[in-house]
Amino acid sequence: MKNAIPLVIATRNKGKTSEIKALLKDFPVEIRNLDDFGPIPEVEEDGESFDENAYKKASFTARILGYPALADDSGLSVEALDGAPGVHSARYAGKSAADEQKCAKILEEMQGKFNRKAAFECVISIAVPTGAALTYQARCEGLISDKPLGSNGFGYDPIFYYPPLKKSFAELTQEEKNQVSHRGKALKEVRDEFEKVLIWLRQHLPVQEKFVCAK
Ligand code: ITT
Repeated sequence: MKNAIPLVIATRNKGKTSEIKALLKDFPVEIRNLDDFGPIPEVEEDGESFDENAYKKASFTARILGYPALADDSGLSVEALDGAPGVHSARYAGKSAADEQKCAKILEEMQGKFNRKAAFECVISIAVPTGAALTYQARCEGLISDKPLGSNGFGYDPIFYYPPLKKSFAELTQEEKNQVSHRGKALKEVRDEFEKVLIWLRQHLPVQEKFVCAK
């Protein structure tokens, strides 16, 4: 794409990468992800909010690689569990637990609970190497099912029942999920003002030094 701006998606989560790439496919950006670069240090996601962690991931990646970076910090908040797993969603059942184990843990904790209300939340941070950043956020409300349903998506999708479509997120196609999800809605906001985002990104791109040989 002509005049495309480089943008690194700062995630190692394949499910997220695939959804974000699909949502940004018509933008004049040249998308790269962390796998396009050599090993870089892990960011410690020790913030107390999705905002804090999203900014940490985006600004760290932009600084270390020298390109604008887009990070997503997201998670599931369950009302009857006092908002858990929240910012701990990725490692709720232990650092290397599989998605099935994370879902099983929530289902177990929800046994006998009458209030099944839950929400997925997402904060997107777009940062430039100087550390400046733009933030977008959105949420999507649903219910915790009593058993896993469907096999699409990732993470907690099989236990997140979305009443308006009468299906769990894992029973939706990626396109259907992106229309209504927390991530889809946050990225729609990015899309809606993308002309302004592009101007902002161009203003903050590092100046390319021209080296001239001395005579
Ligand atoms: P990165 O930090 O590398 O982006 P991560 O998986 O560690 O990847 P987060 O810290 O943002 O990402 O944790 C989000 C977790 O919340 C994720 O691992 C899933 O378990 C869950 N989650 C977020 N969005 C989800 C979605 O759309 N569907 C299902 N689960 C989701």
